[in-house]
Amino acid sequence: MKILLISPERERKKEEAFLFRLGFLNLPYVAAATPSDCEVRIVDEAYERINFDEKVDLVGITAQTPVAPRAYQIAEEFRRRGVPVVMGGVHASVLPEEALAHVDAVVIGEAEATWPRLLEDLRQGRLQRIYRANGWVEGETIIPPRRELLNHRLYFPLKLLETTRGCPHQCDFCQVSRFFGNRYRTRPLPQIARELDAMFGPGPVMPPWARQLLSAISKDLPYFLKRRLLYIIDNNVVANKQFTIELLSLVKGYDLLWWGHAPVSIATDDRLLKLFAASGCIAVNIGFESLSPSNLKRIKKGFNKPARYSEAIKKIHGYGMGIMGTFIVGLDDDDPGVFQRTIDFILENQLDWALAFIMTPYPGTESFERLDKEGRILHRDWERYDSLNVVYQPLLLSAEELVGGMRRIWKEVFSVRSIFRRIFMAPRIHPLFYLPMNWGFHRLTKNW
Ligand code: B12
Ligand code: SF4
Repeated sequence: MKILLISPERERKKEEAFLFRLGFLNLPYVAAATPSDCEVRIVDEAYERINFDEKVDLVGITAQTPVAPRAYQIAEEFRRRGVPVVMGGVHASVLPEEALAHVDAVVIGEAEATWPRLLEDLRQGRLQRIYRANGWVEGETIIPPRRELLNHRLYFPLKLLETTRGCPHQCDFCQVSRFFGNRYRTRPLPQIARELDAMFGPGPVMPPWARQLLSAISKDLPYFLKRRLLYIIDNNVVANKQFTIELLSLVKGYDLLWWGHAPVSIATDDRLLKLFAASGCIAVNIGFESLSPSNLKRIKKGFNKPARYSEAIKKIHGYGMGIMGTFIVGLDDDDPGVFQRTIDFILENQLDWALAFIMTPYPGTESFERLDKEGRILHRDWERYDSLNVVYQPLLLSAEELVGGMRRIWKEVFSVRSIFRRIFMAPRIHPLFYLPMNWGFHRLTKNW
């Protein structure tokens, strides 16, 4: 059987497309769960053309909410040519009935649990409309993703790895705990080690003399030249401390640079911070979300304590690690002053990179249900559910103020002056990593 897996893309400006060249693991995971007698190809529409006349037996499409309308168009093109289409991923999982108006079958939840059964049904000519995962896939049963099916020349020279699934928290705007569950599942370390082996081989990076020479220019240069950069995509790398400690010790052995997501509370644990730094962590991605405690409480992220943010940032910087911070604007407590307060916070604390997104109640989240009940959902134009547009009625701001204010934050954070102050002045953390990242956003916001 010939299967074509597609990651759809909306029309994007060239500067925007640059920012998402991270690659992805979802379709490589689906490919890994496919029986070996099937031939699988992956197309990333962001950078590759879809050939609708390709002779295939099945098309599988993934979609996050903003690309769902495009996914439906693609599905219809293939179905017109008599090719059955299956959709999976977050959006179809929360709105299967909507998706079924455009595709033959929907996979709800993790592919590992249902995809082989679906393929068998297709072979037997009894494809069902809905395939629902029964519970969560255990860490041990996750088959390593088939990364070799991606065209690596299309992406930044970094590798993606997933070591856990789920998150113990239940923030009301986030789809993770509903989709992946709040039971935190860890993958077996020997399996992770095999993936790291395949991606990086064992260390060391290069002969000591060459390393010394290059390190004189920048201590990160050898890692960039040897492409030893890893993004751990887990939602929360520290939810099971014992596992994290073992994972860090494993990663350390590969002599690479990595970054991943953790809650701000990581700063209270010096032992963990020390291990993070020793394992090659160059950035902790932290969802600060808001500087207002009442906002945080309302979105069920009251465990974030804004009064301790600055101290936490200093602590993490003190271990030589940078911080990628994300914020949400447009929450119920946010008045027109929120934009300047966020800018001041980011600049004063020298966050190494930071973005503020417009509060977006994605379908299937608790926040969507709450705002819908309150009659505040403005539309269901999924393409604009991308955290850059206003999709619900804020309380203390107009939609125009919100878009304008969010853009002002980006423009100020990525102005030349701000980049210089945040990246090149003390504590001066990994400038080789943060400068290109900040510069990409500078170029994007210059066109706004
Ligand atoms: C890495 C990441 C990214 C990366 C890569 C995205 C990608 N395509 O994977 C980048 C940076 C590009 C990104 C961008 C965005 N992201 Co993002 N991202 C993530 C993150 C942290 C991990 C994704 C991942 O790989 N998960 C692990 C894999 C295994 O899970 P999965 O993708 O769901 O795939 C499994 C199943 O869904 C299923 N499946 C998926 N596709 C298919 C297809 C078929 C045919 C089948 C059978 C099964 C199947 O099988 C897979 C294996 O079990 C998730 C959070 C999370 N934990 O998922 C957020 C998440 C997916 N992102 C989210 C959002 C909001 C965005 C943005 C809109 C944010 C923004 N403003 O820029 C953009 C949208 C980009 C776009 N396409 O337009 C939301 C999704 C909300 C929604 N309803 O769509 C999530 C859930 C985070 C959250 N807090 O809610 N993201
Ligand atoms: S801590 Fe992060 S991943 Fe977990 S539910 Fe909250 S926002 Fe989502």
